[in-house]
Amino acid sequence: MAAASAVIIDTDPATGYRFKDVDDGLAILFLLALQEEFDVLGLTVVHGNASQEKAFSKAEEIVDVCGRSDVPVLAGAVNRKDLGVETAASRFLAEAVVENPGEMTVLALGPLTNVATAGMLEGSFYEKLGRLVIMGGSFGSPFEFNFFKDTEAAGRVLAAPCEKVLISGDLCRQALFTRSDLDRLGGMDNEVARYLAGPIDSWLKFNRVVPISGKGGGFFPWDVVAAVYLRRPEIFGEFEEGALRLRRGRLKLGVLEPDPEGGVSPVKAPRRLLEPRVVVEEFLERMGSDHFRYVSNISNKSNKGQDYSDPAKGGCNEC
Ligand SMILES: [Ca+2]
Repeated sequence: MAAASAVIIDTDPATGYRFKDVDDGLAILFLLALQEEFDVLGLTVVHGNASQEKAFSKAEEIVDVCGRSDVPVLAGAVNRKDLGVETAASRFLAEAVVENPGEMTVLALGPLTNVATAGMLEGSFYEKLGRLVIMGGSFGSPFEFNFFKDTEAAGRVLAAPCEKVLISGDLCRQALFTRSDLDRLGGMDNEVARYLAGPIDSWLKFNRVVPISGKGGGFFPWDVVAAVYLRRPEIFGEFEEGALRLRRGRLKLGVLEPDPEGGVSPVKAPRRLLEPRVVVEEFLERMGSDHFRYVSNISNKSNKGQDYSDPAKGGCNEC
């Protein structure tokens, strides 16, 4: 069997916080359930769906819940003003990439402040990065949360000299997590699936009332789409390749446009999911596998996992 590929997940998890998107937690647990294929070296936490403090706490909870407290969780940027400020997360990213040239995949699931800062800390970061897969940016809709939250970092990373795959908001809207998917998850015989079921139920209910994601029929599983790309790139079709930049001026809300001056650093951007259902099916298949069946760390974490007390607004890719 081929060696598992090394991955660092840069993430802003808020799974289970009130009115917050659940997608980071699903993506993290999906990859942790694929331990034979992906060696998750760490979670670097960035501001975004929740405050840095709450996202960090949630990331620790997620690795604990699935029995993977061995995966380090590193605190990163508190907001976009931390671009260029060294944190445990940006230092971890920089060192891991430089010490393993060409080997490391970084899966960026939040605003790009940590990743861009790693590139500022270490001049050879992009050159030595094996692969960068980013959930962010929009081609069609007028807003995308991750790039909007730190446009300067996004611009720096888009122009960086490394292989980049961009999983845009438009692409992620082609996948849908529905209530029948939740029913399947809730019926699984493992506590990690049950840990996710409560937050997903709340997020589905919220999106029925305020259809900001999925138009009431479910929700768009943004970060899960990006995580599934690592395993099933063949279901992503119609790639466009070219230099991109964020649109300037009043409409710079995470919207992309071609960069006529940026030819040295093309971005690979799949524009269509050839098999949209495969995204959620892949996730459900892994959650239902034996991988988490015997994990039973949930009991002392369940209250924290169902913490809906965060009153802060916002925190999904369309709100
Ligand atoms: Ca995210």
